[in-house]
Amino acid sequence: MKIAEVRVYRHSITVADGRYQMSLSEVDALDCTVVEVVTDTGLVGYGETTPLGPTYQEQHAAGARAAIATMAPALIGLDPRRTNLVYERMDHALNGHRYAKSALDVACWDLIGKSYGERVCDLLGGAERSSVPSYFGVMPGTTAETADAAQRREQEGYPRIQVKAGGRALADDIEAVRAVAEALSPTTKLLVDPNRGWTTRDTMEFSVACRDIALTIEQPCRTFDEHRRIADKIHHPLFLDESTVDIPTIVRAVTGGVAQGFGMKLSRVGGLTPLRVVRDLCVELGVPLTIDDTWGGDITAAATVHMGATVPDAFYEGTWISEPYQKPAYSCLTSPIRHVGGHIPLPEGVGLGVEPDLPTWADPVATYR
Ligand code: 0XW
Ligand code: MG
Repeated sequence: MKIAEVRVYRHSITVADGRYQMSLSEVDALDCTVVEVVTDTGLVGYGETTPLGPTYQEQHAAGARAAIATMAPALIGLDPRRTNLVYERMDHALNGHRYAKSALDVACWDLIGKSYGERVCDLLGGAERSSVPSYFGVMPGTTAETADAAQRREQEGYPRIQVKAGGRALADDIEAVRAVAEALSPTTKLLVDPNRGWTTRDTMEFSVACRDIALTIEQPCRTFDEHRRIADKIHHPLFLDESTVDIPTIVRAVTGGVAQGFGMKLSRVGGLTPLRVVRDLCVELGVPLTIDDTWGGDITAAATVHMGATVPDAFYEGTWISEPYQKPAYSCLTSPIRHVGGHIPLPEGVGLGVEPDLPTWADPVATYR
């Protein structure tokens, strides 16, 4: 089987409630790029990359399409099942830009599944479950709104609640988090995620003020180094998210005692091929991780749910997908990937188990052959 053509599609994803807010940025629409990798056998595979705006991470939607334009010609004629070779070719054509490589890599995994008649999760080591636990990120609001929203999601069945923080007075964050902790059952996992919006001092003050609460702080500061400086000065476990851009950083975070776990994203590390290594490293090193992506439609959701299904219970913090926050991204012939009681059932069928309804999509914005 050989790659004969790469087609690139563009979609706009609208945020359902008008805007998605984090400490340093907010978005109301997301620019989504889907790749269709066509082989000489007639089998096609799909991958996607949807940055969360231009400032959440070093990701840029138009940059993804420019990066694919640079890499796609180098993939023509390659067997998509040789994912390491495909990755080498991508790295040889373009340094970095993992979020663009992620889309092409995921499409190759979809093709492997379709060609062998297997689900992607089984090719990645085997599914431990048929439905993955999810978590909900509650956006900043008044104290009462935040506690209420968190409790509602817990009642829906979400086993883990992430409260967004930062971008306002620290006292407001502390008050809201205390109210959420009071509203939730002690068996629900609680995380506070300022998305790089706190200083090291804010983080230390927050941790002192909430010392009596069992919670985890996720990526409070901007850089890896800031977290390194405060890791042993706070009273809560620290997860890194945005800073963990590659495997050496992840290893350094664990072995240097900086992070006790990760909010991990498919497109940040560059697709299922590197994410498989990250998953295995985390298990070997004994640290938990989520398996998420930034945003996206069913293709991204399927890729994260397939990988999530393979993570052993003790290390799995769940999978976040953007479906509850957005209007449907693009139409598919297969059943949409949706939450059921705070969990996400795995799609059925081989490969990713997602079949786009292509006749309803606009024409490709680019084709490489
Ligand atoms: C809540 N998330 C998983 C969704 C957005 O991609 C941001 C992210 C996070 O934890 O930072
Ligand atoms: Mg995060």
